[in-house]
Amino acid sequence: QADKVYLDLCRNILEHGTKKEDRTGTGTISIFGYQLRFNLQEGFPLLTTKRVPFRLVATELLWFLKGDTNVRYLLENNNHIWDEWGFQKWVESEQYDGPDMTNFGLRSQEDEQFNAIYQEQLKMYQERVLTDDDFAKEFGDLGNVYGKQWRSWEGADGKVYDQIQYIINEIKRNPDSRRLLCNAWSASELENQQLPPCHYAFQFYVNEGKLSCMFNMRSNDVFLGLPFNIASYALLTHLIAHECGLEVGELIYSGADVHIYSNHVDQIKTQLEREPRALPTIELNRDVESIFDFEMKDIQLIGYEPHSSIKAPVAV
Ligand code: DHF
Ligand code: TMP
Repeated sequence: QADKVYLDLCRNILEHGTKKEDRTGTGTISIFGYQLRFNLQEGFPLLTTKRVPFRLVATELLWFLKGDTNVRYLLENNNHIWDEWGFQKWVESEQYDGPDMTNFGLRSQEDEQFNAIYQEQLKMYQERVLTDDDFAKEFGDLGNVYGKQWRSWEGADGKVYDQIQYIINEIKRNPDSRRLLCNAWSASELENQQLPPCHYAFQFYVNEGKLSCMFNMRSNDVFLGLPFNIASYALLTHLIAHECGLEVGELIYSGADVHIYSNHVDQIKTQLEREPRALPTIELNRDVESIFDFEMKDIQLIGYEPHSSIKAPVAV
C-alpha cells in the first residue's frame, strides 16, 4: 500500500512532469502539488520495493529531537546522509586551502580523477569533525537547521521556544487543538542555514484516540529524499503517540515542487517493475516514557524484507 501510492507518484511525474532546471545543475522532471496518505495502522510505511536504510532514518530523527545541528553526532552514529552539506561549508570557508572543490557534487560524478581527490578531502573532513572539537564546532554545524528550529526556536522577543514540547503538552492537555504545529521555516534564518528546510512544517491531529500527522515539503527529491521523509514522520508520529498514550492514525504528505532528478530516472524505472511486499511494523521500548529519551536500541523494526537497494548520486 505504501509502495503503491509512492510508485503512483513516480509514474505520475514520469508521465505528466515537465523538465525543470535546478540549483544543483542536475536537472529534474517536476510537478507542483501532490498529496499522499498512509494509514499507519496498516504497517510502518518503509518502502519495500527498494531497501531504505531505517537506521539512518531513525538516527537522523533522534538528532533532530536532540536539538542537534552538528553532523558530528551523525558521524558518530555512522550516518553520512548530511556529510556533503557540512563539507560544503568547510570548503567554501576562508580557512580551507586544499584542492579546489568548486561544484564538487557534479564534478565528482563526471570526473574520475577529481572524485578520488574529493573522496580524500571528504575523508579528512569527517576525521576532523570527529576528533577536533573546535573544527567540529565551526564546520560540523549546519546552522539553524531542523534541530534548532524544532527545539529552540528563537523568537523576536529573544526567548527560546521548544515547539516539540509544546505539541506534546498540548496533545495531553487539549487534544482537540488545531494548533499542534511545528514550523521550521524562518525568513530571518535562511542565511544561517546550510540548506533551508525542505520539510518545513508539520501538524498533528487527534481524533478517536488516534494521532495523525501531516507534513509539508516545499521541495522533494522523490527517489532519495521522499522514502526517508515518509519513514521519518511515521516514526515521529509513533514516538509522540507512544508518549501521549494514543494509537497511530494517518500520515499525510503534502509536497510542492516534487521532482525526479534526471540521473535517477533509470533507478525509478527499475523500482517500478518490482512487486511490493508486506510492510514491516515498529515496536518501541515501553519503559521509555519521554520521546527525548529514546535511543536507537529502543526502536525495533520488525519484519522488513525489502527488495535490494538501488544506488543513486545525491545532488548537492
Ligand atoms: N539533497 C538532495 N538533492 N536530495 C535529498 O534527498 C537530500 N536529502 C538530504 C539533504 N540534502 C538533499 C537529507 N536526507 C540520502 C537520503 C536522505 C538524505 C540525504 C541523503 C541518501 O543518499 N540516501 C541513500 C543511502 C545513503 C547511505 O547509505 O549512506 C539511499 O539510497 O537511500
Ligand atoms: P533546494 O533547496 O534547491 O530545493 O534543494 C534541496 C533538495 O533536497 C531538493 O531536491 C529536495 C531535497 N530534499 C528532500 O527531498 N528531502 C529532504 O529531507 C531534504 C533535506 C532535502
